[in-house]
Amino acid sequence: MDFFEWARGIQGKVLILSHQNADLDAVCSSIAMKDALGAINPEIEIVIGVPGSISKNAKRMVDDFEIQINPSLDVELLVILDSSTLEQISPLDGDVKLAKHVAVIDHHAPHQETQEISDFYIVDDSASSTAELVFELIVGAGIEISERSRLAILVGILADSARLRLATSKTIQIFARLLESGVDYQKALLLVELPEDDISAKIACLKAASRMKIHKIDGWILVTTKVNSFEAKSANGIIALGADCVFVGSATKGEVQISARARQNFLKETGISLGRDVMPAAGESVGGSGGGHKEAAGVKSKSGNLESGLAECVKITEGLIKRRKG
Ligand SMILES: [Mn+2]
Repeated sequence: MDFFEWARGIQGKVLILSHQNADLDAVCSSIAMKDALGAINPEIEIVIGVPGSISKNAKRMVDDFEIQINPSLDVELLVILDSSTLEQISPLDGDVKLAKHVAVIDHHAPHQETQEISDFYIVDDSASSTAELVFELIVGAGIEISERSRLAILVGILADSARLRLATSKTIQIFARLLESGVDYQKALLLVELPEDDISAKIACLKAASRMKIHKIDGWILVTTKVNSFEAKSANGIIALGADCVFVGSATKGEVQISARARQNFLKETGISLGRDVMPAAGESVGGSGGGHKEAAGVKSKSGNLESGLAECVKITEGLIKRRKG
């Protein structure tokens, strides 16, 4: 049965949850999902929730009253969006068993732990964004898309496809349909622009650069470094400086996080996917989990050792480069 067809029968409360520090794709998909579920089932209570926090620019998509930070997972239906591992929805990861039914809709590499707990597992890692997947589900079910959802989906796609740089022909088709429906494109572009970086983000990036360790492997440049926060932003910065692949780690309050990024030509020539081949294994090695996309992925662990986690990332990547060569 199709997801929305099934969801018509839901009687109790619905919670739409995305990942920690929910980004534009996560929040925009949540908005579209909420409006679509509300359209087919006006009687039920539907809540958008985020674990821990919401990112600065995603916050501009919703009114404060519409978002619940760390909501209760004791619901009839839990819809998990834009998250491939339970670690990504921590600190609520232990509460998923409170939900009667679980649906996962995501565009990261599939992960067994979320697959195992879900009644609906709609995952396509070739999609540019979760927003794109949610759009297809809504249209497929013949549900009318609200005006704010059309804008939200456009924003979600723009954000996660890196302004369409990672778009597929399907992305462009959906994009065109949304523009034809009258979405304000200039408004969408403004919403995607990040707010002015604060000074702590700039300092984190510069510190990440000053602490770089360079590993030359068969002509490729791998970099590892450490920061206290802004791992992803620092990783993007180091790729811009010239690294082929980078792992930026942080260890704060006993929690280890590693953000990985790589250049397209490195991934193409080595056949490596960070989200599939490197980060899940690296996550396990530090007692946590990892996943993500081919070119952007991460690890989270509540206990592990950062130093050995970063060493493992390099070791795994090196093994994959050599295997390919051998
Ligand atoms: Mn996403």
